[in-house]
Amino acid sequence: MNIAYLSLGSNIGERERYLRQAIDALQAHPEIDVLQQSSIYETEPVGFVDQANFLNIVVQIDTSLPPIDLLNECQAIEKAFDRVRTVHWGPRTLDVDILLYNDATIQMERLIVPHQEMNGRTFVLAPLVEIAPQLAHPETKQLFRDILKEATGDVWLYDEKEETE
Ligand code: A4P
Ligand code: MG
Repeated sequence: MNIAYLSLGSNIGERERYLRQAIDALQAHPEIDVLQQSSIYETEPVGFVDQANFLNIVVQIDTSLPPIDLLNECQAIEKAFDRVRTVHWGPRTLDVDILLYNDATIQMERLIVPHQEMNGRTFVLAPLVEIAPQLAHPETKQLFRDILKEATGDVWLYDEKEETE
């Protein structure tokens, strides 16, 4: 039993469908159980800003996979969506990041947990706090709902009827 939180984002094409199919792919894995998923948020791009809005979601999973195997699975799902990896922080069909894995602190070349950028990002923290309002940062012990107050980037709840593709 390991509780992990994943952040999913998409800003090219049928964004909502990519997110839903990615969650289905996670759930289909024999060693991953999706316990909770946040609402879908429409979010303004952070970093490389000259691109389309993202849809973002956070899911809580239970998994028997060790962290690096979970990362491999996240990357396999990204690949299956034929993600176009052109610009760093740029457009992508699907991005799946590991935010938290139990209370672990991981500093590997391929995997840093807690996710390095998560504290400043409303598009990560708003959906995270929605499904885990009492959760605290494993190192600083600060509640994510308090960290969220200092984060930047506009986000709003996505109305599922908007997607027309
Ligand atoms: N990596 C290290 N730690 C992790 C982790 N905790 N989870 C390594 C996942 N991967 C991790 O990531 C580059 C490398 O990070 C991977 O090879 C992995 O071994 P990537 O996904 O291949 O490349 P990237 O996504 O272009 O870069 P990066 O730095 O991961 O960007 P982010 O942090 O994922 O940010 N704005 C909005 N509104 N919504 C978004 O979803 N996403 C980004 C991407 C930027 N702006 C955004 C959004
Ligand atoms: Mg990434």
